[in-house]
Amino acid sequence: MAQVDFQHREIAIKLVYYGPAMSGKTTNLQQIHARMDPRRRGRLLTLDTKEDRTLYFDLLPLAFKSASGVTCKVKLFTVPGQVIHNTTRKVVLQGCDGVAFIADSQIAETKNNNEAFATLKQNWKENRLEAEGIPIVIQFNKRDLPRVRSDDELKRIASRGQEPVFPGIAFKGEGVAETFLGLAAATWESLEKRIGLGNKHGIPRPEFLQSLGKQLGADVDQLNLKGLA
Ligand SMILES: Nc1nc2c(ncn2[C@@H]2O[C@H](COP(=O)(O)OP(=O)(O)O)[C@@H](O)[C@H]2O)c(=O)[nH]1
Ligand SMILES: [Mg+2]
Repeated sequence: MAQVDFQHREIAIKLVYYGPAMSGKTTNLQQIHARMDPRRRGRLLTLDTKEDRTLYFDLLPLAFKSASGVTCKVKLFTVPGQVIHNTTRKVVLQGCDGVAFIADSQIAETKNNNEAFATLKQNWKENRLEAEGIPIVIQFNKRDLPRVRSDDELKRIASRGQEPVFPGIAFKGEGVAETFLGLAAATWESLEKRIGLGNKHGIPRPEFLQSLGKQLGADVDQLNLKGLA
């Protein structure tokens, strides 16, 4: 649940990048970090092993001050993908306000994606995120590789499920801003219902999205934040 600090006029929102090992979660955060102004951006904290697999998690903080004077902090986390780290995943998911599920588009990874999605749904229920109406968006990453699921299949997945679906080539930065800002848009809607982010806390939707987009050098009005449909 977004943390509201009335005394310091501050709101902290937590977004989590979830998915199987090696799907590109850390890469998404690296690309966001790379697009931010080096003079103003926060540190990207990565705690990983030598095999370039996340052991604990990554953390990237973003922040902006709204015209209403409220400071809005958005913290991006990744979870470790390997099956054995479910306890860590549960802890990282606690109190989160939105999730980007990063799937690997390769056909050979379908089972790993499905297993990771099943654990997300399970952890989702246990952490009461489902009951809270916390949004999920999906990125199908690694669209550059051969033997990936087709564009038509992604469209079918998008039309069947409730979650917006974004194609991505994360290591080239493609789809990274759309996924992040699509998640931000869905999270704003959910936080408006839960705590009145715009109405009560003075962070209206356009300002929220434009402020975050600006940090990535992206113009939200030019981006498709709804994904494939
Ligand atoms: N071919 C390809 N490789 C990618 C893409 N995105 C990330 N990778 C690579 O996939 C590997 C795992 O990425 P990483 O972000 O560490 O995965 P994580 O375990 O989900 O955090 C790295 O070698 C990345 O460079 C992509 O879009 N296409
Ligand atoms: Mg990682």
